[in-house]
Amino acid sequence: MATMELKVPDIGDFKDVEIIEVLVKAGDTVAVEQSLITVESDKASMEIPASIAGKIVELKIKLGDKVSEGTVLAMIEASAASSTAEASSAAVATPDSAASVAPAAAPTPPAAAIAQMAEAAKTIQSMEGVAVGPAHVSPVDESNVVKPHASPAVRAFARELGVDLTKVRGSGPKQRITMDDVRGYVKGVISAASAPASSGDGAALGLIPWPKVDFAKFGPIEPKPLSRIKKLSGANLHRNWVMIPHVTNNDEADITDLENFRVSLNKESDQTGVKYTMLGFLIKAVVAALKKHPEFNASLDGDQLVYKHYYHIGFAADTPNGLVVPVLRDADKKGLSEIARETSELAKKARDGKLAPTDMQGGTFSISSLGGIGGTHFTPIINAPEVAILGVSKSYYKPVWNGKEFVPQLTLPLSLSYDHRVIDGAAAARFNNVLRALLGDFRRAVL
Ligand code: CAO
Repeated sequence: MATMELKVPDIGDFKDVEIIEVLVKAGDTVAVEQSLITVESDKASMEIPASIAGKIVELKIKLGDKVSEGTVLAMIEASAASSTAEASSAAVATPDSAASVAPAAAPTPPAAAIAQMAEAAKTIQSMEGVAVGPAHVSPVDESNVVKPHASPAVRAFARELGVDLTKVRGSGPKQRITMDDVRGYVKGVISAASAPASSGDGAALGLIPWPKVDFAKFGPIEPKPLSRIKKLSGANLHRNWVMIPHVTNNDEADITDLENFRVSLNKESDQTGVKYTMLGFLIKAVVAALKKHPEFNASLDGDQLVYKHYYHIGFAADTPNGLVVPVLRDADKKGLSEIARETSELAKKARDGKLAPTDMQGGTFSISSLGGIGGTHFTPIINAPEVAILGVSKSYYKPVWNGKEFVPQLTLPLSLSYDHRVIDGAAAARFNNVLRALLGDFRRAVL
């Protein structure tokens, strides 16, 4: 069997073009027309195919080499059935993307190749939603089209696997997508589908992997496993943050009178031991607002919104082992003292790690109060399958103009995060208006 030189054919004006992909290796058996390398100039990229079939004995080039017409790419043992044509005689250059070919600088391949180019361009562009003329390769205004950078072979491979190349991150020169990138993407999607939601390596979202850093290189460290609660709540928070389009509406309520009322109630109830908490008033106010805006007391189920006719209010509790959300059932049927007693019992159970699973189920809306700790506003994460959550920060005095003078107003910051698939911004603003009105004058709660 004769060993022959496989050379770069006539590639028109392309000279000293860089090899950005080597698609074969020594020992491979190649067929006629099979792509050997991809080259790229500053205007376009193209694959150089084999003009004879056979076994590659030795590669004469490597990634990054510059080639021109006549450069020997490989030594090949031609198979018996192979074309007897010389390696350099057939020039078939398939452009990567018609959009990247500048007409003036394009090579002048034979008629068959032109037809092939137009066909390839049509395929690629119809795949990418870019219109082309029927008989020629049109330049496209790339400013409006963000295209993945990949060779036709990689595109064909991606098409075969049903991979959308816009989602694949290229690791090649100029972020070019390689076969390995497509394989890596597919592996990532498969492993993400079977991995727990907490894996968080970013592969499922087409993101670069999480950085692996040897922290010990920079100073002393102490690794500690996450608590069971942190692992569970982290996975839930991660899913909810990623899957729900959150928007947070910030507002403020005047609680000057309410706080005075709460303090006086607590003085009166010194004997009974009941402590009226701001959380209790907030739960009452939230229930009233939920009754006025039932879509906040609902859950998405496919194309349906499931409205609930019960009011089970969850509240975030900070515990030594992490965040938990006990649920106060039937908050609409309970008075303030009962709510205060039950929430403090549930909070104690949470801190002691004694909450039963049923204590944390069935919530229809949640409150996250950081008021006793600090902060001005924050963005609470919705507790799916609920559709909204109220964050409460530390109250503070601000001077408010009453028409004659500035008076001190005890102000409570409210941060209402809502699922924008279910709730519109206007509804969120109205929900906060109801809360503000109630907290500003709690007599409204009996209306
Ligand atoms: N502004 C100012 N002070 C406030 C306040 C507010 N909004 N809310 C409560 N306080 C004060 C109270 O007046 C009380 O002060 P005193 O001890 O002087 O009476 C103190 O903070 C504790 O209040 P409390 O006993 O009423 O408890 P609470 O309602 O603040 O908190 C609970 C109960 C379970 C919500 C709380 O212990 C907790 O765990 N909060 C953290 C929730 C959390 O981590 N959220 C973030 C989740 S991640 O999104």
